[in-house]
Amino acid sequence: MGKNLVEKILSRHLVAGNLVPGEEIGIRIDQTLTQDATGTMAYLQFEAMNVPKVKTELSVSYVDHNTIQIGFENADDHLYLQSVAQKYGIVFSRAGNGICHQIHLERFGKPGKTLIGSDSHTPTCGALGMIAVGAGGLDVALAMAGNPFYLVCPEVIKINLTGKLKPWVSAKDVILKVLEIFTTKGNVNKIFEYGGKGVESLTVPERATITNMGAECGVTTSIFPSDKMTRLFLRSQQRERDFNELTADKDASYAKIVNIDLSKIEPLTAKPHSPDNISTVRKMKKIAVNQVCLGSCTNSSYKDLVTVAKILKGKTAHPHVSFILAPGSRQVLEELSRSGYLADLISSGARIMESACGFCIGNSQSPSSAAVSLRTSNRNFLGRSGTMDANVYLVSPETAAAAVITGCFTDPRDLKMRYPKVVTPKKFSIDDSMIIRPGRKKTADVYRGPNIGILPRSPELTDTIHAQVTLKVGDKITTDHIIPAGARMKYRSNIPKYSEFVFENVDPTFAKRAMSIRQDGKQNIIVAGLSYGQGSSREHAALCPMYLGIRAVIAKSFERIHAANLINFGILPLTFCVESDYDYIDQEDILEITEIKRMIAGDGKFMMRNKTKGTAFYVTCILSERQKQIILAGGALNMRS
Ligand code: MIC
Ligand code: SF4
Repeated sequence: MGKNLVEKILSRHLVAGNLVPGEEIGIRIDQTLTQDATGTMAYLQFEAMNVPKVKTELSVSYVDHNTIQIGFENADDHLYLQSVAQKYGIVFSRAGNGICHQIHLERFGKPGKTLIGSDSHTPTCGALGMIAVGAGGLDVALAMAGNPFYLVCPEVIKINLTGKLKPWVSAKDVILKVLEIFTTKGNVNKIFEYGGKGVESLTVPERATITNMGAECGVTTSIFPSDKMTRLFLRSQQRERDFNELTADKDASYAKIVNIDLSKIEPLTAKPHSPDNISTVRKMKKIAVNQVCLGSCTNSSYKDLVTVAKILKGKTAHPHVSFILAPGSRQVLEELSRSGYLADLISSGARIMESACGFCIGNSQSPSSAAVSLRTSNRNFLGRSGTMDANVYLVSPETAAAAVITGCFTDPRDLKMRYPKVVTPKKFSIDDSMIIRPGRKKTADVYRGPNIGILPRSPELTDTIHAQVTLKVGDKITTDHIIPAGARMKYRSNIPKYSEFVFENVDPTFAKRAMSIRQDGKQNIIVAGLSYGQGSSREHAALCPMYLGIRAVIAKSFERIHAANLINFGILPLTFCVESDYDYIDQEDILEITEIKRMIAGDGKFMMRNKTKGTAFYVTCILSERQKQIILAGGALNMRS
């Protein structure tokens, strides 16, 4: 029996377990990436491991999230990261160089390699035929220290592409179609492997838009074969030497095959407030648009931005539309500038932002009250833009450009112009001068400004949890709900301060209530619905609740990265055995479980008593042997000291 692409790469990197879907496996990690917002914690954890140098083939530390620098905090964090990189043999990409995923794709990704990154959109590099997975900072730190990365061996779903995209339809519409089919729930421990004739017409940047937003479906990663297109891309980046062909065997098998005909896809949008709330653009026609944001790590390729420049040439943004452009990398921005397209964009009224996450994470360009904002980024969760009542729609660059001109939702096919033809340079001019490679010399000490807090340790596991339900929430709670980014993100390196904002946008009283319960020596529990912990990889969504005394989360289901983060910080992720038991718990009920250690070591099934209501129900905590040891130790860091 032949192998699919995923099996080929995983089997070459397997160091623990068997490649049987559902079983835990350990894989060797070739490359890691971090970004500044998750990186400071990851490196504090790495430092605590006392390893003199990183043990990976390549580890890169990017600065792209917190670049607004109001106050000293961000700048201090950047200096910490730069000095840590020098000391431990890590490549450092300076602020201004661009967004981690796009730079990693352009400058570092290699077909057939494994990559983990402390950012949920790490799968972007799956466009190059890598196994690229998002993880919590602690897991990335462990990989840098030479440990395997553990994951549930995923089921591989083949997405079989046929046909070709029609003019005015692009990669964003493909991934929105995938989101319509698979939604943001129920895809944990699965990988999307793209194949079929249709793949041949998609360039690497187009593939990257698709793999990037596979994260929104909650899959472990997404991957494309490494083929002619991959070679062309690597050649354009002047690193054809990194190319090797990698395709699935003809007789490979898959858990499921889903067919998508590219020629049937229409311009699509994800409506507020979830990336799977899909509609055709045509149906949205009359809605007035207040803001259009182009760029982010999802749609910032040269082709994307030049297409928009050509559509807008000679026109000015509609008077009611604020038009924002944040190019994903300095390389693309420089190329736009050299080729003159930047001038066209500027003259059409584009407000040019730094090559950084910016608007996407809500730390700049928040829209006006109740605004309609069209964005080419990947997430439209409630409040993520920084404006609680804004309505954010995810769209392709073509649809974004159409709205810039008309001031309302417009199917770009209705613009009555020819679809612009864009020729991507065969060779980009390569300038890696904003990438600092670690020197051989012994370097000065690590810089620690006042924003770098101490690393909180999780408390030991108690044998009984007797806790108040401090918060009951519904389905699809994202890590943006749990711990907001945006204006609060500058406290990422200071857990006591950042913890003040846990669940700020869901229940502003939560953090104070939980803290006072903890200070009374008592414990807290959170009760949640389906797909708890969607979205970002930020381990702060576990670390800060841990700091507030949360000892367990009971949910109908968990998303992969967040469940791993909870375990890493000693919080029990408990799943309802019968989902409807959720309905019989109220906020402020007192819940109790006993003999936790014996149950964890056993089959992980617990009886939970609701002391307030005098009832009982069952929950499970299915853990691998390795995870049991972590939970029993009260968290991964406790195991290493
Ligand atoms: C995001 O897109 O939500 C982020 C900000 O990039 C996060 C990482 C973070 O919270 O620092 C992610 O995707 O993991
Ligand atoms: Fe940055 Fe947005 Fe990409 Fe996250 S999704 S890495 S915030 S651009």
